[in-house]
Amino acid sequence: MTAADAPELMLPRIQHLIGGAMVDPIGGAWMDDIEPATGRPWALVPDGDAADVDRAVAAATAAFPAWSRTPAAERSRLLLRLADLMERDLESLIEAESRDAGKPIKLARSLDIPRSIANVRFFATAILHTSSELYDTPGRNLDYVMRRPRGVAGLISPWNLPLYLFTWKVAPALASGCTVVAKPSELTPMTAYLFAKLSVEAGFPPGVLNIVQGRGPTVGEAITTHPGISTISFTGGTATGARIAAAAAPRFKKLALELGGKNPAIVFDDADLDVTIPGTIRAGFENTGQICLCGPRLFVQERIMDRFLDRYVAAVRALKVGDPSDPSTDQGALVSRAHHDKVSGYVRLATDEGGTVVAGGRTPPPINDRCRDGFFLEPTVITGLGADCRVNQEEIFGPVVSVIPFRDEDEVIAMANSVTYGLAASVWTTNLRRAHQTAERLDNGIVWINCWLLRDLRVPFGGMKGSGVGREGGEEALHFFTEAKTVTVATPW
Ligand code: TXE
Repeated sequence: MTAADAPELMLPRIQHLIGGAMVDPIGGAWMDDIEPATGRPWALVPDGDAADVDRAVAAATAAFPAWSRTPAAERSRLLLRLADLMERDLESLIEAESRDAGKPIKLARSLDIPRSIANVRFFATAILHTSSELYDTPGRNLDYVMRRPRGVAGLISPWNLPLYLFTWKVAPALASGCTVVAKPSELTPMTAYLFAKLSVEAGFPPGVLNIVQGRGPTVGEAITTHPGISTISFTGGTATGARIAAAAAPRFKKLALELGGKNPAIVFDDADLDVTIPGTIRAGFENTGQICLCGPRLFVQERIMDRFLDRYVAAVRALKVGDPSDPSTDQGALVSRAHHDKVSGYVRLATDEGGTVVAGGRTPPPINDRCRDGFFLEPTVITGLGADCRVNQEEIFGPVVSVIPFRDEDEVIAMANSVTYGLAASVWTTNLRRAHQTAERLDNGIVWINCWLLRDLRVPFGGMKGSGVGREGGEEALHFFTEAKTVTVATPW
């Protein structure tokens, strides 16, 4: 039974965007959209299916020829108008993101929604400044490269940074001239719905952007297997990524996968602790540790371990776990009960594996009456575990940091690279040579030195090994959504 069976609750109903209109699911099925801080439904979301995806692909296919030929300046104008409308509705987007994901309102205000708007503006303007390659061998040949949008792009995004990661895909796809069938996570559908309505108001031609709501195994799988979709961009868990890659491979779809991480934060004994403590606290606990870029393996050089740990643990204990709607809250709720149970299970496993919980580790007492059934967990620090145990190898994706001592650079590089993931690392040192040398030796797609999550949208973004395939960001994203065609002219004169 869902809240759809209890009309007296009068919950708002989220809809799909298909062919320029906001529509209900063809199959008439709805799911609860649960507010993580309360554990109760606050909206109903379509439990869409393959029929909705078919309709969306038909609309996107029909819209593609005209959209792909629309001049970049016009695509840019529409995207910039959409960004302006997002800015107009800033407060409602911030509130919706905070409620839907259980994230502190101050984080939705400082990170999620501003970055979502920046994503749209960035790609809207990037397409006004592209160039193409030309190779000239005088007396023999002249080659030039044309890039054309690939067609209908299928975009699937997760729940941790809902609108931020959704727009990170939608904006470059639309800017490049692709039409889109996109699916946000069924756990956090609200801001994509609000975004859908704003795109209609902005005046995009019908069918250019389609948003189908629903679960992964139904709507997600229908997108990844649909013969009308040639290009898939996915962000989510590594197991789901593997499933999508298997489905896409025999159909020769172009694929970008941004998957999980088990990132190292490496603190050398010459680090400036006034920068490093707040930086590694953010890396460990921002968004309650639910960011694929977080650094839950905190390697600290032995000589400063005691001094570092005292300050670090005090800073963790000072983080306020609270109602996400309270502007002073640092740590909100985890996204779902199932995820809360998964993360708590890893805290128990840490003790079984011989670790010591030196901060947090429990579900806190009720914060207030509204939040008594929310999915909260204290920010947790664990010590005493070797780098190769499960807690230090598997992605936990919650507010749990394991502190591991190291002797020297060789040892920490070996431990840092010992996982199956390779997304992002942070290195904390005042020694310039050590910083660059460590960055070179780490198996990670992104290395931050004396900072974390400091993002320039122009740079390639993505991971190595089990963290994914391909890169997003800047030119990489525009190349991903376009097909290169090389034209060779014989020039024998
Ligand atoms: O993500 P899923 P889950 C990690 C994190 C987390 C784990 C599982 O460790 O605990 O993954 O999270 C859609 N075909 N990350 O299960 O399932 C789904 O509907 C097509 C890391 O919640 O990967 C949603 O829209 N699509 C991560 C999206 O995939 C499918 C962010 C992501 O959900 C599908 C989130 C299918 N068969 C979790 N099954 C990151 N990299 O930032 C599901 N989906």
